[in-house]
Amino acid sequence: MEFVTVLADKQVKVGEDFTLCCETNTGDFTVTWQKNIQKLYCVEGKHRTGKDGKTVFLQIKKAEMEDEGNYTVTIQNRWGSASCSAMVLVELDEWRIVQWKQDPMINALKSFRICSGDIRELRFLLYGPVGSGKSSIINTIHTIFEGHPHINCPTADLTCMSFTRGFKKYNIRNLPFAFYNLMGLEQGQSYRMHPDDIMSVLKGHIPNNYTFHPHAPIDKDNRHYILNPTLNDRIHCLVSVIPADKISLMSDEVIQKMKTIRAAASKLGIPHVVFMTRVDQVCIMTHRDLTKIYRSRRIKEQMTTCSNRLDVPMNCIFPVRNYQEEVKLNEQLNCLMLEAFTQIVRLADDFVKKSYCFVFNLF
Ligand SMILES: Nc1nc2c(ncn2[C@@H]2O[C@H](COP(=O)(O)OP(=O)(O)OP(=O)(O)O)[C@@H](O)[C@H]2O)c(=O)[nH]1
Ligand SMILES: [Mg+2]
Repeated sequence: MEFVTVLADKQVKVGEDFTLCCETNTGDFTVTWQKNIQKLYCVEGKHRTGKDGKTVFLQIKKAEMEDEGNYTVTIQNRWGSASCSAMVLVELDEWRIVQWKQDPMINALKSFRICSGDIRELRFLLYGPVGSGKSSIINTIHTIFEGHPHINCPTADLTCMSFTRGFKKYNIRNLPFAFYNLMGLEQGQSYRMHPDDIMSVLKGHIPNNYTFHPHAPIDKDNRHYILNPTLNDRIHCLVSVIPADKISLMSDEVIQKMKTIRAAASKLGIPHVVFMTRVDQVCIMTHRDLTKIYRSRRIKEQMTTCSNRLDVPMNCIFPVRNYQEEVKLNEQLNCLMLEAFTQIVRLADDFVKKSYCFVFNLF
């Protein structure tokens, strides 16, 4: 016995009724259904399974988040058995609206002026576990503004050693934005960068191209130490970078290191957000169509895990996708990143405004 047509993957909206069906070459068989490798328990009024001649079907009423999964049907008779499977994805009601047109956002950022004339550039510090996509974020933002694929910041294979070394500034074209990229946080006692150095970075004591010494944090006696940093030397927004596909696997130790850095930034009044990268690796619906990102149950789950583990509100978490080996630009990918980038620009600008008013007693 065999299938003439197999179950087809489905993408349904919350509240929709849908049917999975397939056709066999015989009418003499018994049927069992499984969901995610477990026997499907039919709920009255919700599921209806049946057989109509050579056709087998499963009807599900009013799709809910819980109905998402992999469904398998097995047919059996005394001559043998056969199975086939299909993936059902449930689209939630959109819970965050994205502007899927890049030009207005690009133009707004290109004509952006920092609120205080004395500040040359807004400075963002990216930090997070090894291989979380920090360098890729810088390359993606470069690519968007250059209008063609751009690799300025070397990226890594997924090994456990951070590829990024030292403290290096990346300017975004001729715009007033600069990224600093810290080497990835690793598990274990051995820091490749002393925690005190992170505090010095935030306060603006560390110059561009400085090489960290894990056992000797920079201090006043070091000739590279910026003794009296101005607002121009400081970090204006902290961005934690978390890979969506590894949030649950991150050790408590790395999470604790991240919380410590965030607490230090918060003490200095520096705003903080999370960029959740590699969204295409956790959700097939998002992988196929990025505009579905805020309809995806998987993305919402990962954002919730991220919010709980790092103790940050959901509205500070921005799922993004980076360019990897694509040669063609993708407007949807750009828009998602531009939304997140616009947010950090606003937050950094507010921070600069507040700090400037504070220094000059303008409140
Ligand atoms: N699929 C996918 N892969 C990504 C994404 N962002 C980054 N990557 C890949 O993840 C790997 C690590 O990215 P990097 O940007 O080097 O990460 P990093 O945080 O700079 O790493 P270190 O500097 O070593 O700490 C690379 O192979 C990237 O191509 C994404 O959004 N989706
Ligand atoms: Mg890197």
